Amino acid sequence: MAKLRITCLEGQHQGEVLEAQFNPKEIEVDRSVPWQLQPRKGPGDLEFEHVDGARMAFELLFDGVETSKSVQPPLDRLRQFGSVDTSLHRPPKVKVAWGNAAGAMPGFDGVVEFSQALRGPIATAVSRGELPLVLGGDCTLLIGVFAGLRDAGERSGLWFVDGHADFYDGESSPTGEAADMELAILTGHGPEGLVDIAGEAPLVDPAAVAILGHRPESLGTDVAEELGYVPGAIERLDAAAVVEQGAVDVGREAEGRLAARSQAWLHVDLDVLDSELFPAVSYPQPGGLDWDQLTDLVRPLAASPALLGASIADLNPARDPDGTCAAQVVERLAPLLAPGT
Ligand SMILES: [Mn+2]
Repeated sequence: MAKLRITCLEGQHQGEVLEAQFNPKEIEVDRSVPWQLQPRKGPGDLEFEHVDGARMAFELLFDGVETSKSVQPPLDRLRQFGSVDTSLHRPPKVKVAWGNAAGAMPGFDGVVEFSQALRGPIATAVSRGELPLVLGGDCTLLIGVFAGLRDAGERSGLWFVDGHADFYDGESSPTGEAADMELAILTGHGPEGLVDIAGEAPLVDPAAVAILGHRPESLGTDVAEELGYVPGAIERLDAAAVVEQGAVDVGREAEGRLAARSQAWLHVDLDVLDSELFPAVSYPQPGGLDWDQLTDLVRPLAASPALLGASIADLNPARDPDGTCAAQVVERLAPLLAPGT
């Protein structure tokens, strides 16, 4: 969720800033222009009276769960900003800022910076014939990975094992995070500076992508909406279909299909697992794979002669206080990714 900043412009609290999480699904703007009935004034008998101030209303979210911090201090500050300032005899003016220009795709400066830092080591390792393993973080790490692969002269495909399609854009995204847009960015839909970070877009040919294990449309309208953005050129198979067709066979088929056309990168977003058995991700969802299904699916991909490297993303330590989920990741995935297996 993107941060919204309210800056106090005057009075006792001038310069103080309040940050809140803000998800602009609804912004309400109210404005009224009253007219008054004026008898004996001729046709209409209505006279313009005055213009009321416009009123904009939106909902802010204060969430201290992940940081374990009280939400009382920001709430107190919000109340101060809305109260009469003794030096001004009225509440102070404040500036409310969110994102860039209205509706514009955010620039994601942090993602650009991190991608630039990651691409060099990836290019170096792949040029030497090594198989790099990148541990996230979130799925945006793929942008740096694919920039590095291109620097190394590779036109790589992508096995994308993820609970989501990560195919929103700056307007459609419910969170505003680049981590639910990176597959769109990789395949050429997104802001300048990212889609063309390593030259001509797209970083990945959509026909060389396989999305495996995403949740089916039936899970909710938001899932159906996001899947609606995925172009037909990208092959995808939801978690229910992976289970029905058998994870081993699905993995083998996906391996063969991409390996026949190019080298490929393997990416696992741990939210492909069912939220009941693996809650330590940022956007958990039911209806996912279990560990056996995931390892069956990933085994042929990790062992593929076409493999250029792998990444694992989205272990959220704030939701794994005793380290159980982290231990499972190591126990279940390390044997598949170890050299010589
Ligand atoms: Mn993801």
